[in-house]
Amino acid sequence: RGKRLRVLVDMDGVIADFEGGFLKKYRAKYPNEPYIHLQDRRGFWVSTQYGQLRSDLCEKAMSIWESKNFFLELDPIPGAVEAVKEMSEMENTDVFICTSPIKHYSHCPYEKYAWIEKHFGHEFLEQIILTRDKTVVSGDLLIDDKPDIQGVEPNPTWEHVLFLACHNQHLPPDCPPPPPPPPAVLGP
Ligand code: BVP
Repeated sequence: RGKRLRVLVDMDGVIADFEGGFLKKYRAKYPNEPYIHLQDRRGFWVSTQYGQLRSDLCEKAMSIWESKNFFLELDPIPGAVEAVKEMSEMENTDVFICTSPIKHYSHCPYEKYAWIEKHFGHEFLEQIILTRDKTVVSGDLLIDDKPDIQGVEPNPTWEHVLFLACHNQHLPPDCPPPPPPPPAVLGP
């Protein structure tokens, strides 16, 4: 009757290769437009960095992930599907896929379900949490490549584990808080 560990695992950038899938389809659709190598990605939002490169590229970037089959055809991040399956088979551990769909909802929510079914099987559909606000979801750990996860709940129950990605690997590490100062010692 001990407490179980609840792990929330993000989808894009953690188990599904959003950045790689984006770049491949962007270059195929816009072969004469400039693009950003994965090693030069900075900041979570692809659209923001493309918009800084040239303002009209923001919309061109968005057209890629708003297209049918974009989310469905994303490759798994190497080793991620196996790791999540293994974690979900650990004793006293519940694993949920916690992912934010884009607001252009024609394809994305359906394709996220289809992707999980394809790579994890029908039974794993029970583990999907689609939400635009992860702070209201309770869990012990949230494994996510987005550095700043915010929402209406200022004190989420989970601890955020930052998953390494091309866009966040240059950020300064999030250091633990320093120990409290020693108590003042009164002089003679
Ligand atoms: O559905 C994904 C892709 C999308 O935002 C969602 C992020 O979900 P989590 O990984 O936080 O669960 N997305 C959208 C944009 C631009 C929109 Br305008 C982007 O640049 N990057 C991105 O991942």
